[in-house]
Amino acid sequence: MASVLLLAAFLLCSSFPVGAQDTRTYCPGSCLREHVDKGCCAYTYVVPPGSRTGGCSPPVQFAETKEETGLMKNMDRLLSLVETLLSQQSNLTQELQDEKTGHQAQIDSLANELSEERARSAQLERNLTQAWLLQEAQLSVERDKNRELALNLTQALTQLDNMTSTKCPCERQGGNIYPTQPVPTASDCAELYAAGQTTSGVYNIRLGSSDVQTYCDMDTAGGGWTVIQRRQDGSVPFNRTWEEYKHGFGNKSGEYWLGNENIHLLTSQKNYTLRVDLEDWDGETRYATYDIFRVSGESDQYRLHISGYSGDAGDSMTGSASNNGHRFSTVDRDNDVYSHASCSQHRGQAGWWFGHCSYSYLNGRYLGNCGNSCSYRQGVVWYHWRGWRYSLKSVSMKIRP
Ligand SMILES: *[C@@H]1O[C@H](CO)[C@@H](O)[C@H](O)[C@H]1NC(C)=O
Ligand SMILES: *[C@@H]1O[C@H](CO)[C@@H](O)[C@H](O)[C@H]1NC(C)=O
Ligand SMILES: *[C@@H]1O[C@H](CO)[C@@H](O)[C@H](O)[C@H]1NC(C)=O
Ligand SMILES: *[C@@H]1O[C@H](CO)[C@@H](O)[C@H](O)[C@H]1NC(C)=O
Ligand SMILES: *[C@@H]1O[C@H](CO)[C@@H](O)[C@H](O)[C@H]1NC(C)=O
Ligand SMILES: *[C@@H]1O[C@H](CO)[C@@H](O)[C@H](O)[C@H]1NC(C)=O
Ligand SMILES: *[C@@H]1O[C@H](CO)[C@@H](O)[C@H](O)[C@H]1NC(C)=O
Ligand SMILES: [Ca+2]
Repeated sequence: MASVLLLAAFLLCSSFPVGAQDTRTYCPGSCLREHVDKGCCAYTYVVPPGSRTGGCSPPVQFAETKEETGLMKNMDRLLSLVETLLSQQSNLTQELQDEKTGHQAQIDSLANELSEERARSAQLERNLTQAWLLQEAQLSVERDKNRELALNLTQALTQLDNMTSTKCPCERQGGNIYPTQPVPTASDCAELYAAGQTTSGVYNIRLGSSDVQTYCDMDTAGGGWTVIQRRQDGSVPFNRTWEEYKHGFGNKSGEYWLGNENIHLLTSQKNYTLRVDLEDWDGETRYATYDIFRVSGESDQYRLHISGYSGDAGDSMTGSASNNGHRFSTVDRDNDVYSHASCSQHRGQAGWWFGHCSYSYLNGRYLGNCGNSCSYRQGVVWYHWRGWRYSLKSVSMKIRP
């Protein structure tokens, strides 16, 4: 309250200059000199006790004059103004307080939101990770499916190949129309088999720099056999020249000779086993396998390297009169060691690895079902099973690493 009064006094002093009409008498002790000097008069003054009787009389006319009443009114206004100001200040303080509280609430709510946001993004990250893992799994399944589909597709193509190569009416002798597998990188039927081609049929294999067609036996004894020779109906004559045996002849879906050059290339890339399958006219079958089978190049007259017999047909290739180590002979080229004549010319005009002639004539003449009375050593002969005078119904020679 004291500060309010002082403030009021100050405001009064600065707003009411003392003019000529100010004729009041001031007690020297109560009027502040410096205020008077500045042209204003202090509103407050102190009446010392007992001074009423002294030389300084109280300004009895003080409250009576109009001027004094105006001052009092001004004073009231001022007080009211001050109160208003104070109230405003208080309101302001309250507002500030409220605002602060509001801010705090806002901050709290923001912090809440932030932590919720964090939780959400953590959840999102977990969800994304989960989704990614799920996609990976699905992708892997897709891949497996695609692989299976590719396998199915090649199998279907093989079947299609079989159908078209055996039934296509447009196929003619020498026409060479054989749809083959789009897998040109395999070097033999065993690789094709390993790549999922498990259906027997005609395939392309890569020998040196060229593709060669061959029949693949994917069924016998585990499959993967590259067939180098086949007889089954006598539709293809085997009394052929050196050049024909060199390059091969016949029908890959039926009877054929793969060719000495191809056989040489084949057996030069890996170690091969030879399997000979035989069938007589009673439908009985026998087989012979040789662990080692290799054919030299033409500079060595396609010499044969063969050993390691097993099977149930009997050994007509490496026993007595063995074919091992002998060069190839044809009706027009005598490379045998029989000095009196040409084994090929005398024994069915076959191309074969004759030494002192032979116990096997798988390329002999196809004599058909003449029982045990076929021309002596002229037919398709495997001596150790059916003897010299029996010409077999079907034979095939196939190799596998
Ligand atoms: C202060 O606040 C009170 C209540 O909110 C209100 O009645 C009053 O008029 C305010 N005073 C001023 C000067 O704003
Ligand atoms: C996470 O996944 C669950 C259900 O899988 C779903 O309810 C939630 O909304 C997902 N959260 C985000 C952030 O995607
Ligand atoms: C592949 O063939 C098998 C049997 O024919 C079949 O069950 C499977 O669904 C085929 N897969 C695809 C991918 O087509
Ligand atoms: C060709 O298909 C026939 C039946 O359609 C089947 O008997 C024969 O074994 C098949 N041959 C090959 C090589 O797949
Ligand atoms: C193959 O035999 C046939 C019939 O006996 C004959 O006409 C042909 O000249 C022979 N070919 C060779 C190369 O001896
Ligand atoms: C090839 O041999 C198969 C099976 O013996 C036969 O069906 C086909 O007609 C032959 N093709 C040719 C061109 O001789
Ligand atoms: C073939 O076999 C012989 C031994 O008989 C071996 O020394 C050689 O490494 C084999 N070659 C291949 C290509 O496996
Ligand atoms: Ca000779």
